[in-house]
Amino acid sequence: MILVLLSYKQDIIVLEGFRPERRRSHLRIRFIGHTISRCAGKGVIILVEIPNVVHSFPTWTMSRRPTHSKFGGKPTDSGIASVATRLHTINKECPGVGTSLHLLFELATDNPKYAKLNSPDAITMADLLALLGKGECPQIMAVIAPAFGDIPGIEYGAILSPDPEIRAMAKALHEEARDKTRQLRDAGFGKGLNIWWPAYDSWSERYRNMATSDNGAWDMLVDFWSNHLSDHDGLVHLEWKPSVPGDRDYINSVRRAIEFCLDVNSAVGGEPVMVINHEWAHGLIGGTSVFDCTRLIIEAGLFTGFCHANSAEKAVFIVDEETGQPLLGTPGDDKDWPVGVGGDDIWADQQAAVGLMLRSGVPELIFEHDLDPAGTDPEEYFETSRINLDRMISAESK
Ligand SMILES: [Mn+2]
Repeated sequence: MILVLLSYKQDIIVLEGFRPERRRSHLRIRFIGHTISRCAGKGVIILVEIPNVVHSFPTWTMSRRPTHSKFGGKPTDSGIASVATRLHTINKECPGVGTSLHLLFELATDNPKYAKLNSPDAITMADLLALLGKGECPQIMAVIAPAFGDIPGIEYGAILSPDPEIRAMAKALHEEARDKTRQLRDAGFGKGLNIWWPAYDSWSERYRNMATSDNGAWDMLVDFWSNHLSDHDGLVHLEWKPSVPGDRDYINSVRRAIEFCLDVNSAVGGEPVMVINHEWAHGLIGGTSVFDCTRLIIEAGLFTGFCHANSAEKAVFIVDEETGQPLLGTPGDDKDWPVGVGGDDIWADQQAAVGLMLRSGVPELIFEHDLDPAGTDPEEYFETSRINLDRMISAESK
């Protein structure tokens, strides 16, 4: 019998005379049902290593939408205010679960020029490191430069803002987010990830940014990121979205997001520096199933195992993939439901996508539940999402 082991780097190792019973437990390998049935008649068994699974309960989901750091960035006026308390709560109630933080709103900037923008609820890096050192804080998956909440004039864009001061701030905060995330990772307290959500760097009827055309915007954004990431020190995950807060994002479909990453990566020499943070709800409100988004991202080599897991109604929306102009329908409403919520078809689509992720060859899957509790207890909301996802994982791991 020939046993073929697909390792996480997709290298194929052929092992002859291999004793599976002894090795199986050692390598934590499980059989993938359909692969075995397809190959059994040929005396070949393909084994795939099941990746480690980590859940993440991001701190911003513990406040309501009006005080959501991605949208308003105001100090929290409901639910749990202080970020230090949120971190304690996640650590105590959800052991083994990670979290993520936005600069300014959740993690204070150490840049004196922007310190006045720090939320009074935010934790300082020094306090965060102290908490982590005492084991009283979840691992930090990602630190994110904010999409800038309430900063005056930000509706005209950040990277594309006509105001050089805001452009300088966007650059400085993206750099600081990368520095902090690497510092946490190197101290063994996190995964060293970064996320970029373009937000107001999109097309708006009312608020025009510096870009004079769609192509101009695309090229300026590629230039920014290829300059910014030319040090090749850490990955940035692009969280694309079809629209909102702008009327139409320049990167408004999964295929365009792939194209954008490939443009940035080829500008820095080909080795990936920008990959995709596949937010399930963004695929759905953009008219694409979670399964199709996942398949395309994996095939493009831009899936790292990190994603924003949640749910939404699937919209009818088709764009011209060359230009990004809408051809049919409109994007859906971004409600950020728990994973699996929305009906049988939604569940089946997400479970199939989870199956693809499990077999994608990544060593670890990090599911960050980017939810909007909308008045419901955020811990309960997170638990629903996590339980649903765990059910999908176990169904697909058999
Ligand atoms: Mn998200």
